[in-house]
Amino acid sequence: MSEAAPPQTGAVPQTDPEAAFADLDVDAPLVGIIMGSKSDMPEMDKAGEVLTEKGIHFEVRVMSAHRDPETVADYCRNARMRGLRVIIAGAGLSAALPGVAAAHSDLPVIGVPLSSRLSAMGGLDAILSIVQMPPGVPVACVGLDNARNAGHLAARILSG
Ligand code: RP5
Repeated sequence: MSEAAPPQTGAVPQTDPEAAFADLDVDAPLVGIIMGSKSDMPEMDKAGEVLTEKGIHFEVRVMSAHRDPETVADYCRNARMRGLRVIIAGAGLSAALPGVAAAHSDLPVIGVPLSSRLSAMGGLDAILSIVQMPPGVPVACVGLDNARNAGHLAARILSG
């Protein structure tokens, strides 16, 4: 005859803390840096440099709101679920990328207006494209070609 199971004591099972946290990816990126073209990379790298200095993990992707609209939509819709907490989006000319990111995600979006060889009025085209968002779809905008400030602002958002 088999022994009866011991009575339940109501004690909370002890878990191994290391095992409990084994599934958490501490290196998962918190900031997504996206940009409309590879040609934006030299400036946008500076946002990453600031985040690196501050020990904040980030990822970098090139995707254009106009040339790769489905990619941008998918990336931004999945951003929060993937663990991202801030999106930094840089673009020049008719700089739709930050606004489109904010349309597809409720994460804070920081826009970086960039100048390029085709810029109108020295980059004012990109500034206005990023700043002039309709009510309810906010994008924070740093200065022209000032991706470093986007990195600093992302860090402040994450520390808040
Ligand atoms: C924008 O057009 C990009 O963000 C870039 O700043 C500008 C020029 O892009 P490329 O022609 O260099 O790819 O969409």
